[in-house]
Formats: sequence, C-alpha cells, structure tokens
Amino acid sequence: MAGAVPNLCYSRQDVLDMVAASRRGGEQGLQSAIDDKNKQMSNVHVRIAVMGECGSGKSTLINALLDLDDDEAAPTGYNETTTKIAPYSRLSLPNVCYYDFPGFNMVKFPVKAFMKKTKFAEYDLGIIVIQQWTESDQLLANALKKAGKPFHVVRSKIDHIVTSESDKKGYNEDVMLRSVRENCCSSLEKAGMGKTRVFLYSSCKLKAYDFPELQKAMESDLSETQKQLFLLSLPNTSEDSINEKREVLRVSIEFMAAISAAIGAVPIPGLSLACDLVLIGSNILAMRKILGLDDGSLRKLSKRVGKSKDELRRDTEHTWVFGEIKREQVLLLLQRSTVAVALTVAEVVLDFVPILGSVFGATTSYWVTRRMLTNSLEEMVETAKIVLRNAEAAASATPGRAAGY
Ligand SMILES: Nc1nc2c(ncn2[C@@H]2O[C@H](COP(=O)(O)OP(=O)(O)O)[C@@H](O)[C@H]2O)c(=O)[nH]1
Ligand SMILES: [Mg+2]
Repeated sequence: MAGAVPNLCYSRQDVLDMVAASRRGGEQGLQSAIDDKNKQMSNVHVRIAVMGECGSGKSTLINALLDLDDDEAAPTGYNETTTKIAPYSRLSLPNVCYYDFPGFNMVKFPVKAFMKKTKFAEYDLGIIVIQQWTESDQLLANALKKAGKPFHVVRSKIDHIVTSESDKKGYNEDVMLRSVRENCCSSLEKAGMGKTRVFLYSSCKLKAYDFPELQKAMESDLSETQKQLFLLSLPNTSEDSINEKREVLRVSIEFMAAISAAIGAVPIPGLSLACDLVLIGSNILAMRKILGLDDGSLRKLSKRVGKSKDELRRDTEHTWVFGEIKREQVLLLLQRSTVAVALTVAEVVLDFVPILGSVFGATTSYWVTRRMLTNSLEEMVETAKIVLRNAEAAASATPGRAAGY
C-alpha cells in the first residue's frame, strides 16, 4: 500500500448515480460509471490567487490555510524578490492550489506587463491581503472583478495591533477590532469598492478574529465538489473543522463501498478480498493524513506547540491509528470486534474472513468495506479531537509558542 491518496471527494449525488448505473447496466455499468466519475474528479481543481503588497502576509496566510510542512511551505519574510506567481498545495491534495502573487510595491516591478500577461479568469477566487488598501490592491481587485471572480479582503497581523494597543488605558479588544474593521471598510469604500467585508486575521491565532469566517466565505464561492476538496485541505483548528472533514469522508466511504461491491461481484476467488484490502488500506492512510494523524503531521504539530509526539498522543485509545497500515494490519483490523458485529449480522464467522470476498461477493464486500472504513474513520476522528485538545492545552500553557492555536 503505497499511501497514494485516492479520490476522497464524491457527492451524495455521485453515489446515487453509481447505484442507478449498477441497476441499469449491472456490474459493467457500475464500473464504467466509476471510471467516468474518476476522470471527472481528477479534473476538479480549486485555484486561489493570494495577492497584496510585499510583506503584507500572503505567504504566511497560504501556509496557514494549507497547514504546510516546513519543507513544502511558501518562504516568508520581508526580502521577497520573486516576480513570478508561485503555486502551493499539499502533496496529498494537489488539486487545491494557492497562487502566491508577487508584491507590486517592489522596485522596478513590471506591473503593467504582469497584469497584461496574467489570466485572472483561471482562478476560482482571490484573496487580497492588506495592511492598508493601496493602488496595487485596487488594480488586482479590478482585474478579478473584470474576470468575474469573487474575492475577499484580509487584514493580517491583528496581533501586532493588539500588542501595541492593549497597554493603553481603557483598552477593549472588541471596540479596537470594530474600529480596525471600520477603518479598513471605509478606505475601501472611498476607493470605490462599495461595501466590502474585511476579514481580520493573525497567523499567531488562527482560531481568533475572522479566520474561521474567512474559510466559510471562501467555501461559499466554490461549487459543491470543489467545496469538499477545499474542506479537506483546511487545517484542524477546531472540533468543527474535524467534524466537517468527517462529513466529507463519510460520503467518500459510501463511494468506496460501492466500488468494493463492484469488485466483489467479479467471481474470481480471492480477488475481492485482495482489492478490498488495498481499497481499505489506502483509504485509511488518506483519511489519517487528512485528519493530521500521520507521522509527518504530528511531527509538525509537535514542533509548533513545543510538546513531544507522545504528549500529543496522550489519552488516545486507538493506538493502531498511529502505527503502520499495511495489508496485515488491515486484516487484523478486519477481525476486531466492532467489525465482527457487521460480520455476525451477515452470519459470517471470523474464520471465514480470508475468503470473504469470493464466498460472499458483492453484498458482503460492500458492507465489510463500509463498516471497516466507517469504524476506522470514527476512531480516527475521536483521536484527532484528543490530539487537538492536547495541542491546545500545550499552546495555552506556553504563551506565544504556538502559532495557529
Ligand atoms: N505577527 C504576525 N506576523 C505576520 C503575520 N502575517 C505575516 N507575518 C510576518 O510578516 C512577514 C511578512 O510575511 P509574508 O507572509 O512573507 O509576506 P508576503 O510578502 O506578503 O508573502 C513575515 O515575517 C511573517 O512572519 C501575522 O498575522 N502576524
Ligand atoms: Mg511572500
């Protein structure tokens, strides 16, 4: 099991289509419907243009939205020299891509040529990151408008304002935030942008200010299928975000079970189980990565909050989640009591597990795959929430240490 991430985004309609295809055209109909859908899905992309002046916080925002590892992350800092648009995505979700635009306030930057060459229509939406609204921001907003693309304005580095204002007499955070929002909105209005919402954000505190609302606003600009991809790409900043991922993954499980049933219907002894094991194993790996429980994600989180991986895993019950997921482990998981319930319902005893696919064919294959993946997902979701709580506890015990919590 190579750990390749299979397609995890199918809509409820896709699953209904699959069922209809199998009723109409039997096994062959289902197979070709699955093939068609997979072709379609690999063509679904989410392309987000992130724009703004040098140093406004574009690259930092991209890293936060994608929760990128150090080695995949967009370089940050004030010495930006790039004059090219740089794409960033997660290895596991290459179809969600953020495009880091060069800042226009650089010396000798060929803005006119750049604007002429850039095809703004290629993006699904834009984000303009500001400290204050400038002429180049206006230029970019106009280009996006002309291309008929939605965009959002983000005011970054709110923590800087909090730090500089909080010592003042009579400081009230809500009043301060309202005034920053009003100032930003009125400068946009003066520039002829009309009433535009400005999202306040700090890369040091992703749960605070308007970062969650920004994610919701971005989501609402996308099509149903794009939305699912986008949700899976977001960081686990809250139990809500983990629950949203669970919903998307639950639908994908239905689809995987349907695929499994299609394979199970082929009367070749052993084929079904072998395929089921691959299907189940690769899906568990994919879901684990999406939920931030793979070794790489834990290492990154551990570095961020200053706690060891063991401390992050504290109080988690389902230790298999963190282990190796190979054919043997999937077989072992298959024999666990939670899955045995499903098997008992099908009047199958555990001794039959190795020949399940060939003996019981499509129906059993469907239920076993569905049950296995659903149980695994629930246990991973439970684990992800405990890891999140441990990370949050670590972050609040070490102020200033933990970006993103
Ligand atoms: N404290 C704080 N620093 C930030 C924030 N966003 C960006 N920065 C810092 O500001 C600098 C410029 O950010 P960067 O993302 O490289 O800006 P870009 O040129 O627009 O890509 C970097 O040193 C970042 O660490 C934020 O919300 N809070
Ligand atoms: Mg940058």
